[in-house]
Amino acid sequence: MNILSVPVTPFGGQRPGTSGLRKKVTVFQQPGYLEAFVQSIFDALPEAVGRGAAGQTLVLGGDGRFFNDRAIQTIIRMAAANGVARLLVGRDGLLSTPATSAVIRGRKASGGIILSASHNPGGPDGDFGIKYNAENGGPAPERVTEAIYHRSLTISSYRTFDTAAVPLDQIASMEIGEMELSVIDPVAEYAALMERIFDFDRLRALFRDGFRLRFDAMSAVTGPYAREIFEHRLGAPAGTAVHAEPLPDFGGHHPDPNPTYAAPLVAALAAPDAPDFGAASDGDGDRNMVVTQAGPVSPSDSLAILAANAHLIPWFKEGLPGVARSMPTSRAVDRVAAKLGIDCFETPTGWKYFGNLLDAGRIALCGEESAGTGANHLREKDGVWAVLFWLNILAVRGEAAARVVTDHWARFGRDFYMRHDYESIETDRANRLIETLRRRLPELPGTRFGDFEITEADDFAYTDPVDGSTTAHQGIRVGFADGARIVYRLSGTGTEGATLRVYLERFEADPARHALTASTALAPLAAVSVALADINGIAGRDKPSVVA
Ligand code: VG1
Ligand code: CO
Repeated sequence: MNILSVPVTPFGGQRPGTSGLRKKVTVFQQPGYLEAFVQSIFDALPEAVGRGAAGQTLVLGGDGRFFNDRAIQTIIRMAAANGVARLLVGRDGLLSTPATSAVIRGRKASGGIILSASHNPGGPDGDFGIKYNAENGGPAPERVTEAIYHRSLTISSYRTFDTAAVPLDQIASMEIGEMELSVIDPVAEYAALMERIFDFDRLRALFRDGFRLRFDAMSAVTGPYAREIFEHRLGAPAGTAVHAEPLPDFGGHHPDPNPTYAAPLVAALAAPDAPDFGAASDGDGDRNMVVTQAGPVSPSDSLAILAANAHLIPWFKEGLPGVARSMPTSRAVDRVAAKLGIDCFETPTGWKYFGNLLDAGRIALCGEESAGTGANHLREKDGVWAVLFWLNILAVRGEAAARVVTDHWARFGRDFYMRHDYESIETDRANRLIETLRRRLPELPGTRFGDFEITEADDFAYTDPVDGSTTAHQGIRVGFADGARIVYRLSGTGTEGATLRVYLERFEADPARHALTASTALAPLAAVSVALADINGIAGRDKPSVVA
C-alpha cells in the first residue's frame, strides 16, 4: 500500500466560524495547513458523530475558486488513506453548496466536504475555505466543528496516499487504492430535484410567453446550474445567465450578491429595456439576491413573500408547518407566520442552526437577512432554488414582481431594513465595542436618543428546541418603544481584522409611507446606532464600508 503518515505540527487558529474554516489563500498554502485540518475532520468524526468516514461514502466539491483544484487533489489522496470507501467528486472539482447537500442526501452519503469561502473574494490574494457537512446534508453543528477544532490543536500527523493527480474533467469511476472515486455531473441531481419542487411546465410557458430573466452568476459556481435549468430545461433564451463561466478569481469581482457588488444587475433592471426579473448568486451558490424593476428586494422581505405565497408551488401545496429566520433577519416573516397561524423560530446567524428544526419537521422554510433562503428539500440555503421559487410565484400570480412586493407590504405592513457593515476594524477595538455594549445592557432600557426610547436590550442566547443544545453571545439586541430594533454582532466569516455588522429595522403599517427608501426611513435609527455603540470613538469609523 502507498499510504504515508506525514508529521505535522498544529497550526492553532483552525476554529471554524459561521460557516467553516475561512482564511487567506496564502494561509491555506502553508505546507500541511489544509492537511492538518482535513485530518482533524477525519479524526474527530468517530467521536463527534458516532462513526468515522472509514468505509463510508463522502461527497467532495467546491466553488472553483483559486486553490480549489490543488485542495481537491490533496483531499482525494487523504480520503483514500483514511479508508473512505466511496468518494463522489463533482466534475472539474465543482459542486455548489446546495448541490453538495442534494448529493449527500440523494446518495445517502455519510457527509461531504465543501471547498469554498462563499461570498468572500477569491484569487491568489483572496480567501479560501473548507467546511464539513453531515449526513443530513447540512453544515456540521457546533458540537462537531468544536470537536474538529480541538483535534486540530493536538494533531501530529496526517495520512495520505502516494499517487499522481487524478483527472476530474470526465464523468468516470476509478480506484485510488481501495477507494472508489466517481466523478459525477455537478448539475444533474440538483436539477432533477428542482423539477420535483416547482411547476416546470408552467415555468416553460412563462418563458415561452416572453418573460425575461437576467441571472448573474457573478463568475462563480452557479453559471452551469443556471444555464442548464433556466436556458436548457425551461427554454429561457441563451444569455439569460450572465457571467456564467466559473472563474478562479471570479473575474476580479466580489461574488457577494448585494446591491453594492451586484450593481450592474441592479442597473440592468432599472434600464428602459429592463428584463422582468433579475437575480444573482454568490461564490458557492447558496445565496440569492432578487431584483425587480423597482430595485432589489430586501432578503428579509423576500423570505416573508416566499412564506406568504408558498402554497402556490407544488412542493408546498399543503402549506408550511413552521418557518424560521436568523436573529438579525427582520420580523417580516413573523407577521406572515402569525397570519398563517404557524410557528416562527428565531435562531442564531448561520445555516447550521436550522438543521435540527428542518430534520424534526418543525419548519419547512427558513432564511437569513444575508440573502440566504432555503427549505426542507435540502439542509443548505439555496440560491437557484430561491429564484425558481420567485419565478413559480410570478407565473401563477401573473403579476409584475414589483407589484407582488408592494402588495405584500399593503397586506402585512413594511419592515424597513438595512445592514451596515464596518469591515477590517482592528479586532481589539471591535471586541471592546461589543463588550462595552454588553456591560451597559442593564442600564440601557429607559435611555433616550431623541424620539427613540430603548425598552429592552439583551445578548442573544439560543436553546435549540429539538436537542436542547445552547449557544450564547450571538449578538446584542436593542429594542425601542416604537418597535424599531438595532442588532450588533461581529462577523464569523471574515479573514481580515473584524467586521462589525449593525442591523437596523423599523416597522411601518401605513401604506402611504411604504414607498420611502429604506435608507431614508432608517436614517434616524442609523444615527442612533452610531451614537449608542460609540462606533466613531471605539471603532474609529464614521461610516459603514458596505450598506446592504
Ligand atoms: C455571514 C452571514 C450569515 C451567513 C454566513 C455564511 O456570516 O451573516 O447570515 O450564514 O455569512 O454565508 P457572518 O458571521 O460573517 O455574519 V455564506 O453564503 O458566506 O456561506
Ligand atoms: Co455562500
